[in-house]
Amino acid sequence: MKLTHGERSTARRATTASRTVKRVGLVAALGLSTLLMTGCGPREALRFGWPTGVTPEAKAMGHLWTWAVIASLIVGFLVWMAIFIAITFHRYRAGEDPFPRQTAYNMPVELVLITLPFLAIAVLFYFTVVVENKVEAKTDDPGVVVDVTAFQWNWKFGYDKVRQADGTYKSYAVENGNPFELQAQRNADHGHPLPLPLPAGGRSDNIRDYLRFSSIETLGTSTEIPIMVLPVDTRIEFNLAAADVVHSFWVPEFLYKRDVMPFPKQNHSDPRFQIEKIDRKGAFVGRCAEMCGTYHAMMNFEIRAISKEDFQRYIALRANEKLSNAAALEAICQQPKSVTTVPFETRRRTGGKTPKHLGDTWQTQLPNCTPRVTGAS
Ligand SMILES: [Cu+2]
Repeated sequence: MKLTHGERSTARRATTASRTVKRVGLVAALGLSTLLMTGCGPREALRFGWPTGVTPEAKAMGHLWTWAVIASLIVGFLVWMAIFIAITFHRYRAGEDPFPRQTAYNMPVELVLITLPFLAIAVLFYFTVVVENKVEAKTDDPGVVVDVTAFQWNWKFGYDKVRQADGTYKSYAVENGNPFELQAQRNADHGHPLPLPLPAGGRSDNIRDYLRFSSIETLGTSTEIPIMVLPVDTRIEFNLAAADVVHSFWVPEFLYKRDVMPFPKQNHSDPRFQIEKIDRKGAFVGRCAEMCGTYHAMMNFEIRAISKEDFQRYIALRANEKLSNAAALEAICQQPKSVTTVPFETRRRTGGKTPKHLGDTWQTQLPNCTPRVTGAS
């Protein structure tokens, strides 16, 4: 059959289009099978890589993320389709005008192209503010108020006040604590001032009145990870303060971190934040997320979420029997030590004592030593 020029061109266009549709179908099938073969459930897939959180705030952020990605995918799909239509159906063909029809200064088109992106931004902004307000919300009746004191390079946790089983609050706050008693003691012992720089730039500790102290405190050391014990299903307030430089309180499972500032008032920062609840029991690692010096990376802690009843027992044990954190945890049948991270021995000492001479770093072979033969007793 003899085709005229016009017929041949239409036929070619139809073949190209159907070939492209086949390719798109193949890509879609590949994508779907990848999703299925990697064992991703629909919920997992819809999280789009967002980690699972243990607080309602973290879940709200997760939903915002999911919908933002879906909205972006819709916009992306429209853009990809526009590109696809342009490159498939509007190709240059021999004999046609090489310069396509121009639509500049087309008022309706330009208005639509300006309004749509602004509308998308406005919708995203609205939902971001809604979620942000939820995350930053604070009430006057949190079940537990904990003081978090960050210092180079560990943490101190104290219980400011705790709501008892009968609904009343019990305060464990201690007024007029002095964070630098140890330094003051050393100063007196030697009878002369310590060389500068002193902690916090050598400022008087009188002005560090923002630091909080409690009769129930857990102090992190180079041999013990500080564990902050908290009840599940309870609103918790964190009151952050740094004794020296800027740190950051970060619990990955809260999907939230907040800078821990020294002198929060002078630094115009709100040191308090709340979480609505921790929705499951367990241990969650916490870290310092602000580069704060040499051992910044070792400033780890643990959040231990336990039942409300166990928490009341734990607080009573610590308040009445003056048990240490580990002993109180053990007494309520909890792992006394951190299960999420290990302490970092900053003094690199062994057996609790620092030997005067650790050994020759150039000659590590022991003198007068006979190597033991494998199998010999
Ligand atoms: Cu730090």
